[in-house]
Amino acid sequence: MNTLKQIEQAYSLAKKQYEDIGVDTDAALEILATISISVHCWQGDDVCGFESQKGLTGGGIQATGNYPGKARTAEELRSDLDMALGLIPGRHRLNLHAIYAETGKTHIDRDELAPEHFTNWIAWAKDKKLGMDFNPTFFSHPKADGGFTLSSRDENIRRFWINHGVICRKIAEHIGKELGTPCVTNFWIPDGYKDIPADRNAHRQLLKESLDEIFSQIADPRYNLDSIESKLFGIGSESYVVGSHEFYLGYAIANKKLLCLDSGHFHPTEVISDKISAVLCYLDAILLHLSRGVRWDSDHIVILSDELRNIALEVVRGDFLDNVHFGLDFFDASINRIAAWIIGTRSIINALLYALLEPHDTLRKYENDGDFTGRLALMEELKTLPAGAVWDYYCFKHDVPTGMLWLDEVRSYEKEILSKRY
Ligand code: RNT
Ligand code: ZN
Repeated sequence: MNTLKQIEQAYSLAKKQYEDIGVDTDAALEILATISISVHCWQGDDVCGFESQKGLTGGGIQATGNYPGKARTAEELRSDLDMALGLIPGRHRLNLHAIYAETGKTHIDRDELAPEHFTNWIAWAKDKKLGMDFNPTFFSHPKADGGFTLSSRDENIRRFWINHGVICRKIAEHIGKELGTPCVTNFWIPDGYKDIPADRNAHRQLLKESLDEIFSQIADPRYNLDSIESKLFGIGSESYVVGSHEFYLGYAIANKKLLCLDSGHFHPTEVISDKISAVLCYLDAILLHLSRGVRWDSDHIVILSDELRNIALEVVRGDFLDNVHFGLDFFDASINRIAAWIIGTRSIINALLYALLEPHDTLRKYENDGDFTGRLALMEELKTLPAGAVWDYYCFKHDVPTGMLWLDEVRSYEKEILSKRY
């Protein structure tokens, strides 16, 4: 266990080592503290929401596992989020899906939701000084069971979901106004076919028309920012997803929307780190859904992988911190859900720290001079510099446990609170 003195000593040694390669660790930590991660509510209850007992259905996604203690009510979910956020350094945001509305005993359908159904969430966020982001929910609903929502050939189904989209932007605007920070509203539409379509075009035309209609209503960008998320394939939509990358890249550029790049939504050998600087040639801002694809699943818990570091490096190297919104998107029901949040969120903050500790100018100079030997050698060297000591110091300064001490707190919460939920 690290004592305060050890943490400080290790930090001052690390600081010196980074200084030797031209990196100011204090400055890096200052920048790190300004970066907010949008923490997704849905890891806390396996994307169930509070609408029905059935939980997550369809939509090409699945939460697997039956680890005990999942949140069953909004109070429980907020309490679990409090626990998680208290063990993560920095000030972050909450990312909420429409199915987390609190409608009391009455069932309110998705096309009739209103800001008042989110009053408790907004009050909670205000109290904790968190910004909020929002998502219309186009799955887990009888009107989504046919596999198509905004791109359905059935006009009634399409109308229902258009109304949902319109209402969600109003809710988001309200949230943004209340909290004084724009709410990023992310549209992910699961529509697609399991098997080979005979007409790929028709649904794309319908999706475009539906989106045009939703976005034709003015939403104040000071309070709401629209974002659209693509996917290559999902469970049950293996052959065709209407909202593909090309579809949304085109739509975002043509309509000045944020593009959401989900790191689990591409071909397994394709990485979003390479896409960031490419799409930002044409877009002002993007949203990242940090996730981890494993085989056919796109939603494993984020870890400090090479790709996560590369994503962070790309954002920092490109000076894109003001153009990139960081969001998390994973759901694992097989381990302690609060731990899942903490592991994933801490890992992206850690990746950002790693990126901020890179001597960009030196690397760029090697590159510009054609010294690719030096470039590769330094990149390798950086991997074993004491970023961990800087990270511990950062956690300590932000009053959260260093090392794995956070797990002790999660385990006692599990014993006292989670184990009593059944
Ligand atoms: C699904 C998308 C989407 C969802 C959330 C729950 O593949 O990534 O973002 O995970 O909206
Ligand atoms: Zn996503």
